[in-house]
Amino acid sequence: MEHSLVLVKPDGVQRGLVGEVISRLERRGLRLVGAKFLQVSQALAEEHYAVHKGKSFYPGLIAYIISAPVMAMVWEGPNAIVAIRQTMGATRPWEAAPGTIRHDFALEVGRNITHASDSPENGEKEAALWFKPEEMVSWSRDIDKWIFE
Ligand code: D4T
Repeated sequence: MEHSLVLVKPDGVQRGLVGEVISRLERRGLRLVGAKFLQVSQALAEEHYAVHKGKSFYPGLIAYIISAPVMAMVWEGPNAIVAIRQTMGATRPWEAAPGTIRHDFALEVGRNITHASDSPENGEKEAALWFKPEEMVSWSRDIDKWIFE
């Protein structure tokens, strides 16, 4: 079962889209295993976005993610990484397919509502960066047999 760190970023929280994002992931069939609402520290922001350090958009990216609270979650499911990124839509909202979150709610890459892990390895890594093991819940749903093959 793959895991993905999903963030509703400050713009999504400010715009009241936390429920919309959760609802879409629930309806997709993904299973929530961790959630917390927090103000991101400079240190966590820098660690999370370490791969982008040195890029032109890096300072703006850090300022954006620490500018207001975020909703951080871990979701799991078969093929969760690809499925969730598909539900989010392309990073650049103007390239996102109709019906995706970024298409439906965003216009600019620096205000693209959500983050989702981009590989199974990064899903595990990011989940461990944002959540302690005891903050994640291993559970099953009665409906799982109708969603997971
Ligand atoms: P995140 O990490 O926010 O889910 O975005 P993606 O995984 O979809 O895309 P990314 O790592 O390439 O970019 C991380 C983050 O940087 C912002 N960004 C990106 C930006 O402001 N300008 C840019 O040109 C790019 C490529 C948006 C997302």
